[in-house]
Amino acid sequence: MNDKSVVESSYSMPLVHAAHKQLATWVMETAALCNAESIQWCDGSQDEWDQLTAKLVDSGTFLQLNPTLHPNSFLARSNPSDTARVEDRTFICSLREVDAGPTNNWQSPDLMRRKLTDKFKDCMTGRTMYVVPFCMGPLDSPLALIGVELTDSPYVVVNMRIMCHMGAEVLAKLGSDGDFIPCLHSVGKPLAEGEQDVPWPCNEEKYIVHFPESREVWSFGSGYGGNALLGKKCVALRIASAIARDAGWMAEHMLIMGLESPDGAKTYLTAAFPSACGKTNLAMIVPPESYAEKGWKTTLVGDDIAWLWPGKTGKLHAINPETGFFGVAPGTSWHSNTAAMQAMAKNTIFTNVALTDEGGVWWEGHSEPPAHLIDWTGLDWTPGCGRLAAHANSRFTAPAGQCPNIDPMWQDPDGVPIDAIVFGGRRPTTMPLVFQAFDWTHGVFLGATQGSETTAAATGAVGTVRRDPMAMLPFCGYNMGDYLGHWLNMRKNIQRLPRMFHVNWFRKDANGKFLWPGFRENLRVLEWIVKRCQGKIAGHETPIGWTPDWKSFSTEGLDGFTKEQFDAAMLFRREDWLAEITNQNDFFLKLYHSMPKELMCQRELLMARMA
Ligand code: OXD
Ligand code: MN
Repeated sequence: MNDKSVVESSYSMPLVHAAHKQLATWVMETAALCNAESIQWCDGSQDEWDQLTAKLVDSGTFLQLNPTLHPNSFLARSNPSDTARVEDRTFICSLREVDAGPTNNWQSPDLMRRKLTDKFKDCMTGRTMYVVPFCMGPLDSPLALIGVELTDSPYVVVNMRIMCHMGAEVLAKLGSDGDFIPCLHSVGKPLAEGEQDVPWPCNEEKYIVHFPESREVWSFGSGYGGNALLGKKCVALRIASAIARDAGWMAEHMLIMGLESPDGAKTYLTAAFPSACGKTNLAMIVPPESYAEKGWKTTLVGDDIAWLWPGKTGKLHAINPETGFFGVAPGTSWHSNTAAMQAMAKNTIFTNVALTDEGGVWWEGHSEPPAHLIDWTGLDWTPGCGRLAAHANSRFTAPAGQCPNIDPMWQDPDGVPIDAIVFGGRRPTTMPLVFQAFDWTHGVFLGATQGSETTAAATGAVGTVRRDPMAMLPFCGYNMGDYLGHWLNMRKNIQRLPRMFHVNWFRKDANGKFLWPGFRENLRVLEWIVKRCQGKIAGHETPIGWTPDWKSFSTEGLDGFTKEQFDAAMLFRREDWLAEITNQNDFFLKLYHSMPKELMCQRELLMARMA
């Protein structure tokens, strides 16, 4: 320890803090290393939220929104250099490089620890270090994971309070000897004596570092989202995926939703999509009027992450380890996602969106642009000025419990039983609207090879496909090939396997026009999925899987949607699929050393079925 006196905050529970020796020692040693001015143990209370949000308003990090429009809500504007996750600065520091695999950045843990210890030395000078005990998952779930984040960012603390169980209840659960995942975070901007702080402190040099074997996270230099709210991508995906592999469960980048059909039967599904495929919109989908009238209901369990394990029904069960949404704002509107708009009506933190003259928020795709705004950088904005008003990755942090159709079981420690797993991507060509895998192994192959097309040739041929296995490319805490092997192995432990599907809302015609209306109409695809799971309708066998035909797919009430359009959205063309198989080469080569043989075999079987 250095000679700086480490002061505990006023009303916290000194005895409880001292009770967990390992935690207390780590906190004191870290505060000394970072030269924190004081320590504040966070209890997650409303008083603490009020104190921290007031402090953030004082320091200029937060602007309080008009309380009539958005009660208890705030706007933060980040430094323009700190607006997104930094994948090239994200490291998996396993002991052996091969265990991080070819899709992750790797560095030796010893070397990285030395480098980071140097970075963290004195990095909290002039700042308070907050101790944030948090729990991913309902506290009493068999899968719940406790972590403690030490951070010098009050912005992180208030976001964490929305995103997960946090504070005194978690500390109580930890007791005097509970296991926790140590997560150290600093914005990396020490304050010299008398130096005025900036609204968004951060450091040009960033490190988001995971030690999967010792289950630790160290994050330096960024205050934004997944780089800083360490419970989310770092713990609930990267570290959890490594824990899940060892313990026989799965940590997945998936939404979880429920569908109630008119007969009252409830079907839960999970879905994994690469970025920019409308995952949040699907998670919160509201049935179109004709469906609502018939008695269809949708519920939301989670919009981003699912932890899955073989549960007591013999099915896979899923919990959402989070309690909030950290959703992308642009494109979210009363038309595209009414549930999200309701969820963010109050108690919400907006980051990098535009401010209206009435003290409300706006972003591209929200509504008609107002005549004047303050943009996300704090400058005046008028329509046609040539700049985006909100950053493309601007966000809302909102409590999931405020979502109007939150599922009654969303906090059930035993999770919800899963009947279907859905994969997909943004594919202007090749991929039909929906098809079903023949079995689990084929489904894993579909998930492993899913991706989004970045440039599609005008001819309709496959463009450049960025493969994103199970949408886990940036989030898998170990070797991607071993991860796919873990998926295959899980089959042995699940008595009642879910059905697996691939969907594509984004197929286009030769003129670049979408072949499927999307948005709420996607419920029609979900209806087919549900009925397949319930064994109520037959599928049509094709070389790529089971598909719906015009008669078994409901288009009732979908004005003007013809059989020809349906056939075009569902079209299977042998030449496209041969190109698709060839296009998968790079992906298979990249993972060659660890790719499970079963998946290579699936590719050959697909080729054989094409012949
Ligand atoms: C997210 C992401 O922010 O997947 O959820 O990038
Ligand atoms: Mn995500």
